[in-house]
Amino acid sequence: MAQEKCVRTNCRFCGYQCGLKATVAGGRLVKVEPDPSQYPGDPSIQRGCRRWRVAEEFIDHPQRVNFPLKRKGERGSGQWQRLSWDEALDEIAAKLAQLKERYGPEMLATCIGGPHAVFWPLHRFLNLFGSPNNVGIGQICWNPATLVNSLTYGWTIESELDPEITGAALFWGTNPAESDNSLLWRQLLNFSRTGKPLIVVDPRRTRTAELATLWLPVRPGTDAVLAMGLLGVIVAEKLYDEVFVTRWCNGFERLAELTARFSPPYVAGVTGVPAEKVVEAARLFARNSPATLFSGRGIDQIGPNSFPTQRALAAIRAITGNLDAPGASHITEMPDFIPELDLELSDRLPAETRSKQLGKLRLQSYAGYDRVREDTLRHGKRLPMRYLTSAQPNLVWRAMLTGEPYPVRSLIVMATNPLLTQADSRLVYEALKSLDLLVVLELFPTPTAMLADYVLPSAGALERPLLETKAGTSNLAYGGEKAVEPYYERRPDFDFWRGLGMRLGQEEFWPWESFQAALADSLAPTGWTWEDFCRTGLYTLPPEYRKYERVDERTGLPEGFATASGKVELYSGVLAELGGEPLPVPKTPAARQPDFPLSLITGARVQPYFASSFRQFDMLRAVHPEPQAEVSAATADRLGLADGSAVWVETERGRARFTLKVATMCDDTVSVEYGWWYPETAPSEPGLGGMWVANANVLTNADYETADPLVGTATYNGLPCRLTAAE
Ligand SMILES: Nc1nc2c(c(=O)[nH]1)N[C@H]1C(S)=C(S)[C@@H](COP(=O)(O)OP(=O)(O)OC[C@H]3O[C@@H](n4cnc5c(=O)[nH]c(N)nc54)[C@H](O)[C@@H]3O)O[C@H]1N2
Ligand SMILES: Nc1nc2c(c(=O)[nH]1)N[C@H]1C(S)=C(S)[C@@H](COP(=O)(O)OP(=O)(O)OC[C@H]3O[C@@H](n4cnc5c(=O)[nH]c(N)nc54)[C@H](O)[C@@H]3O)O[C@H]1N2
Ligand code: SF4
Ligand SMILES: [Mo]
Repeated sequence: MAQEKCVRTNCRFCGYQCGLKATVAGGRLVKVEPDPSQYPGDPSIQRGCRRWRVAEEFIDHPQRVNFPLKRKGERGSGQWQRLSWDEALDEIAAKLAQLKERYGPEMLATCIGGPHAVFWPLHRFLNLFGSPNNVGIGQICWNPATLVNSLTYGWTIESELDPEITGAALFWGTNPAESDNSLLWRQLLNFSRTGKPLIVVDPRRTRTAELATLWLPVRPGTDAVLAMGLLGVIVAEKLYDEVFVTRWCNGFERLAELTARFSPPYVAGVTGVPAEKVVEAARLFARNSPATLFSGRGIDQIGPNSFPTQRALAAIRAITGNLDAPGASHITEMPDFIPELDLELSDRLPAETRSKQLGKLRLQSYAGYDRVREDTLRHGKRLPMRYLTSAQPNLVWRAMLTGEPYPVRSLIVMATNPLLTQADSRLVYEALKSLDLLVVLELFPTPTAMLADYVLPSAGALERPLLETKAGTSNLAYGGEKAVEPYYERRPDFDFWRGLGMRLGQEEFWPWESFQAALADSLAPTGWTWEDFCRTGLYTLPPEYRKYERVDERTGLPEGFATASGKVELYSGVLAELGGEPLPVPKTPAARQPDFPLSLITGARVQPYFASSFRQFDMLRAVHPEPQAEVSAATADRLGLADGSAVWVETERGRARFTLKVATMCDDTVSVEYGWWYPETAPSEPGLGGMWVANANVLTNADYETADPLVGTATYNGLPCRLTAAE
């Protein structure tokens, strides 16, 4: 028997990367156990999580992609032939060179998703190749808050929740009970036991809302009005921090004047939240400093109202004195290690190429990025560029189909399953089918991979080292060692990008022979070796607070904020300059349509899944076997639909089938899960792993014309829909 050894490694089945102890024998994983001596350090966290428990099955699951594959026969026919990595890379490089010659480098797009992997090698390759067309999910995840906070405060922030210090907590459009179930959820449980005010804004009475002392059941998509209502109470009742506002806020009077329009009765009429609850929420938050505010996808997915909502929340935090204050939030620092921006090599992309980015968005564009950076540079801070300048996905799909404004002929997909997770699955499907070259780097044969010309086997959790850096927006890196060498012919995604780069004239930019060597190099400025880092799996410094008051030795003046005015920009001249609203002005939501009288939420998270992942595991499917559509009892009654019955959910774009679940939530609202497909069904056309059955994104769209003109945010929550019995 091979000798067993114990390796300290990490889980990566969600963004956390909790510490694991792996038992390894003869290069094979035998067993994993939680390792609470590593981040996040609390044994109760992993006790509550189911996903790490499938690690042993995950690493050698019968469906894993183990060898490079090339399509045989028709696209989507499910027939593949094996080839070597070198053959695959040679063929892909040759095809890319040929397409580039014919159409120009912008004919290549890439597609990435959530925080599953390290993405800078992809960006580096694409920048050097010369295409601005990366498709991300940022416009509905991360970018709205990152851009708002950078514009308003001069940089991004971390919200804090410390049961001992925090006086009140406001959770807005986020449900850590399902989406986190880890460190933050633990902190929230502990906080709720103190009996201090906990306010939750969510159309559904989630398990997070169950803990709340005050639940505000807001109608989907009306949050900007609600947030302005809270600001109105805080202003009218003078509950704000006058010293901070006077010294450190720009445009308070103009904001105050605007809030007068949002009286509690008016807000109640628009949002469905009773007027007295609007008042109570504002008082609880403002009178119990330090008060913390967390926001989530609930408000990052409400189209043109996401941005003003985030702006109003940023104002609430600031004027109540809860910015850069212990127990509330802190403005993060540039990393001591090499930031993602420099690893991406984004600054090398020529102006002419930048101008070809699809989507002339005002902020999520090179021009918008440059304008924000002009100010953050006052504190030497530079945001990562690629994700914040991603192309508007809808325009990329359309360019594939129409050749307008220029042809996009090939796509490389890494660590995402766009047929399930990008809006408008039908459009994405048509677009992918039309390509000359589709390459997918994957662990599993997803519906997206089923349509590929080449599928490359990626090394996943436990098979590759990890270094998560929040895209270089804070001085925090966590991760650690792989447990085993990749099984079969799997390789870290880094090897793919390097391999392609080496074949396409990028030799001098890929000096590292391995992923780990590249990661180690990026840590070098900290003075830590890779081994130093792996000892704790964490590099960070304790946060400092009220940094705006720190005196700059050169000028003898306080540092202030890295914004145009040096203050918190309640009124943003920069936004006005970019053609946006300088104040948080709510947009009128799309009118209800007679044929689609209900309001749809797509994608509220459920344990134990993560987006479209983990449907392959019987142990997890047993916990949550069916995709559900939730409605209130009154709505179910009115429609004559019974709990547990099959229903069609329909929008102007398509329909999908779910099991009805009666839940406590706003009336006339439907909430469906997202990411559902059936890996046990045939991995080929026409079913493509059951992706057309209960796919929430058959219902959504991200049409450029109706998306937010600043960030490109589409409406995933608050969509007009109808609900009918399915036979
Ligand atoms: N309707 C609706 N749509 C949504 C959302 C919603 O709320 N509603 N949420 C959106 C949000 S916020 C996000 S972030 C996205 C998430 O969407 P995606 O990022 O597409 O997430 P997954 O569906 O989990 O797909 C990740 C894929 O990456 C593979 N993978 C995991 N690790 C690696 C790796 O190291 N390398 C490679 N090459 N592959 C790997 C997994 O096998 C899996 O198939 O969905 C978005 N789409
Ligand atoms: N289990 C699991 N965990 C995950 C993921 C997963 O797919 N599965 N995805 C990960 C990713 S990529 C992300 S970005 C995070 C997201 O994490 P969260 O932001 O916490 O996302 P959700 O859990 O979907 O919570 C969003 C909440 O917003 C509510 N909501 C819907 N519409 C509205 C609205 O109009 N206004 C308000 N105020 N609320 C609304 C929904 O009812 C839902 O409860 O989760 C991560 N964690
Ligand atoms: S919370 Fe669970 S899934 Fe996420 S990293 Fe930790 S153990 Fe893995
Ligand atoms: Mo996300």
